[in-house]
Amino acid sequence: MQLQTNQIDQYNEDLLKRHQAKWAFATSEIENAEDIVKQLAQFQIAIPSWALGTGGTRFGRFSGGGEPRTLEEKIEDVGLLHALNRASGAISLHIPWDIPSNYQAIRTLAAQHGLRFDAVNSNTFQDQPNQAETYKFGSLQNVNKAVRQQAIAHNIEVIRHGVELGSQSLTVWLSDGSCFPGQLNFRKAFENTLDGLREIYAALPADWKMFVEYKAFEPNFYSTTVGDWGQSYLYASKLGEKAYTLVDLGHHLPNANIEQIVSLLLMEEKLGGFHFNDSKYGDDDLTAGSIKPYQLFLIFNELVSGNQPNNPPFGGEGAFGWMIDASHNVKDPLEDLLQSVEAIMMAYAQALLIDRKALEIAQNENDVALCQEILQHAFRTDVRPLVAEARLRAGGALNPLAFFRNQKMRESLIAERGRLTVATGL
Ligand code: PSV
Ligand code: MN
Repeated sequence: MQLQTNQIDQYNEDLLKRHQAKWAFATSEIENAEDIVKQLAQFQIAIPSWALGTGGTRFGRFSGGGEPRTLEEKIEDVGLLHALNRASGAISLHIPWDIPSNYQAIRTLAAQHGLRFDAVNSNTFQDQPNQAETYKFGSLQNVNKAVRQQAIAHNIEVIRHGVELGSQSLTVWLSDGSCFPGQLNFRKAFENTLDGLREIYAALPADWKMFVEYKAFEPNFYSTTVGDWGQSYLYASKLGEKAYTLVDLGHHLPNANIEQIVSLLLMEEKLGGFHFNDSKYGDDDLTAGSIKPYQLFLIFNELVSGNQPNNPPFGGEGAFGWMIDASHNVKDPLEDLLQSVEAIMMAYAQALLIDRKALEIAQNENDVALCQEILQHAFRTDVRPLVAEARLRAGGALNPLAFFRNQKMRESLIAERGRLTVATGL
């Protein structure tokens, strides 16, 4: 589905007056509002191809209809999001769910929507039809060499697909681990995994990065072979300078101080990217910023304060892999993704308006109350007009979610694709 030219402009016209009043107030209150808007405009968050359909749990899945049936339709959905918010200019593919049949045609389609290909993701957590070996007891950690080799070959194949599409990074998430004490020799599991990752790393093109994603538990519930940032960091350090840790916000044990992890990885120049989502309990994969918006803001505070000239995470050459990794069980996936991108943009904008000099002075004077005031002043500032202004300047909708509803986008998708379509994913 393509939006009509001017459809967004016409819609914005009705909202423009109110927005201009809010923007005028924001600029009178926020000294660096212009600068923040410019930085927001550079920032793009990739949409995972597997989050465009309704998500489910092991208890069921309740599809809302009009889900993308093909990779082409997934690209169209991300194109729609990007047209509305001008901040979702990339798509991340999961192989083998999204193997293109014609690379050139897929590249052209993505380019037509202004999209580039972010990290490609391998899948050694599910068995595929006609696969020789099973991943039931892990992939790269497996005691059986044939299984390990199959997993290595798969990752190398994923790199090849990525090369054809112009992607420049591979994200490896392994579900490897064990469910019961004694099941696994931790040391051998680590060594096998490292050996496998080394072979995959050796197949990376020169300008590629490898992201090693960690996760505390699930599907294994006793041990996980890349279970926390320390283990991921260890693998990434041993692999070499193209390997980085990837932080998925839902992959920690409860109450982990994720912002501190971010700070340390950034300091060591080993932070490569993010999977944004939110959670109350575990890997809940809820909308970014829906449960702990302050935590999201504190993470961006670390990212902004630790931003080094030789390590520019937000845009351009050397930028991080910024991605959403959420699941939408009860919301329209596209609406949910718009909400996530908005929340991430807001956290970034709030972090950009922190008075860093004042914070440093307060920290050096051990003025704890003032430190808190400075951070919370930024967090409690309404930055929505700034995010909307950045979108408006880039040609997006002032209120993407309202546009999506008002213009009956889901109804059009259902009319085009049918009510019973089911997208690939989890
Ligand atoms: C695992 O929970 C994960 O976060 C990894 O990033 C996978 O690639 C993705 O979810 C699959 O949905
Ligand atoms: Mn993830």
